[in-house]
Amino acid sequence: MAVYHPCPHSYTGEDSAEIHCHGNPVVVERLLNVIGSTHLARCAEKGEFTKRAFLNAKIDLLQAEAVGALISAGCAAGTEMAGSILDGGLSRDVLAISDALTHVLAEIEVSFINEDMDLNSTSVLVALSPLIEQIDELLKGQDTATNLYNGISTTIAGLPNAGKSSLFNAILGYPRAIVHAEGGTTRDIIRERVTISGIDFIFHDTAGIRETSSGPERIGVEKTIENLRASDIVLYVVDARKGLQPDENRWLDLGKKTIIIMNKIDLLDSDNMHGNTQDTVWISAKHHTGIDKLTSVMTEQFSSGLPRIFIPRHAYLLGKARDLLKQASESIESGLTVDCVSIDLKSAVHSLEELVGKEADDDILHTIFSQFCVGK
Ligand SMILES: Nc1nc2c(ncn2[C@@H]2O[C@H](COP(=O)(O)OP(=O)(O)OP(=O)(O)O)[C@@H](O)[C@H]2O)c(=O)[nH]1
Ligand SMILES: [Mg+2]
Repeated sequence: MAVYHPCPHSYTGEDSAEIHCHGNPVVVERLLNVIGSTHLARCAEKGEFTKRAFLNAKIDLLQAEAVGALISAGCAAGTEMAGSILDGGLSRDVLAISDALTHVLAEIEVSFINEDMDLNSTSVLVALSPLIEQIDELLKGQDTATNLYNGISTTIAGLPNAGKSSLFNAILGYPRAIVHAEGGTTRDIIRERVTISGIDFIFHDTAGIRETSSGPERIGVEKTIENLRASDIVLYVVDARKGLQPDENRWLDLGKKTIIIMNKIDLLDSDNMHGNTQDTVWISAKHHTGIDKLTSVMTEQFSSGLPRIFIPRHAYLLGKARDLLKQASESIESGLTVDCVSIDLKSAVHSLEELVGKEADDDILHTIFSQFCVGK
């Protein structure tokens, strides 16, 4: 079946056609050979369709990169973050800031020519301040942006038999990992992705940490420690009857954030129970008690929602524009005349235009589109 997409309503903005056939690679190859034998066609380069869409002004550069991010997203939050750029909202906000700055620059320039027009520095400061705030708002949540796009790496660790695999299974809702009364059950790291309140967590069930371990168990412990160091969140499981042992403290600060999980509360007298906090949650993995509380403490770490900026080029250019505006404001405050700061303002406009692709050179375009795969 061939579908004709007439310009300008196609993805690229050009006349195009899509051929649909069975996905058997042998069939696809034969079809490509037939098309190639006409000598009227060649294979597309990486990202060529999206690059053409950009060059034909169907989308801007921010949106083109969002297409790439959408295709590569491995989790629900990632697709939502990419989708929110693709709908053009970020481009509109960036262009509004750039337009407002261009307006300020125009006023400064008119005041050079027209000596009667005395532009006072306070009015420039008043104009710049909300623009800096808007950029700060766009840049919010930078520290967790990449992690949210890729999924939050969450490691379940603790001494052997603490109930790590039981907790892993309770969160997943099915018996994925082997649970056994004997310590040293889990050796290989078991990994599963779970979406909780729109945020993707990649849970790792690990081997119990035991100093005296040897052989395969020792290798398991080494892997656990390596995993802890790369974690955004560590759920450190403790048998609540024994409490946290002093020599366990050294495992607590390896990841970015550790939540202590006091497990097996069904075996405690209620007198021994303490309240839940942001750092300690009391549960019974076996009886699925307290799991909701734990997941809400985990999602609260990301309560400011999904960040809008998660692609490094966007963060860099917006940060650069923000710093230039801040520098311009400080220069005015320290007594420099407004004409002296217009160069900073121009550079800030340039960064914003580079962001949406109004000012992108071939090298940048090549770098961006070469990260796409063929056919996109
Ligand atoms: N009563 C009670 N028993 C639990 C609870 N959580 C785990 N257990 C029991 O504790 C034992 C060890 O549980 P696992 O989940 O295998 O512990 P683990 O930390 O993964 O152990 P290793 O993989 O060997 O390090 C099993 O017998 C579980 O049934 C709980 O909340 N209450
Ligand atoms: Mg286990």
